[in-house]
Amino acid sequence: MQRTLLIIKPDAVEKRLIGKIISMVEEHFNIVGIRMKRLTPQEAREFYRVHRGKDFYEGLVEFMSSGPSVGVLIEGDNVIEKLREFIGSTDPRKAKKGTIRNLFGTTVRYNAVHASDSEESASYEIPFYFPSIE
Ligand code: 3AN
Repeated sequence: MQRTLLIIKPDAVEKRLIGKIISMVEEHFNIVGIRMKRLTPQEAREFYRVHRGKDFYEGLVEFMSSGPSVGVLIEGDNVIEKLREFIGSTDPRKAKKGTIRNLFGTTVRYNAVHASDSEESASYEIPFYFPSIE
């Protein structure tokens, strides 16, 4: 059994896509937590620390802290890989048809959602939205 974190990013929240995205995810995955919050710039910085120093890092931090986002906690067998497949490639233009990023993302930065890419990332990322889950 695995847990993973989906984030509905500020671009998708602004476009009022929370319901559509959650509904698609819920059809295929077991949702065990939902929380809306605005990351502080400091939290966004820490969340994306692996990208520190890259040319898109500052813009990414600014975007992720620009408005509310929604953390969705998902549980199930092999859900990390399954959810990554379900959301599609980082670049919405390359994402497979029917994936969340293909349907709702616009650019590499404004790609609607994030999903943890490994067990290690999931354990690091989940507490940003669900600090009291052990
Ligand atoms: P993923 O979110 O698919 O795991 P990563 O880890 O390569 O992709 O990138 C993390 C986030 O950084 C992406 N979701 C995207 O918002 C942003 N990002 C990655 N590459 C770029 C880029 N070239 N320009 C702008 N933003 C980027």
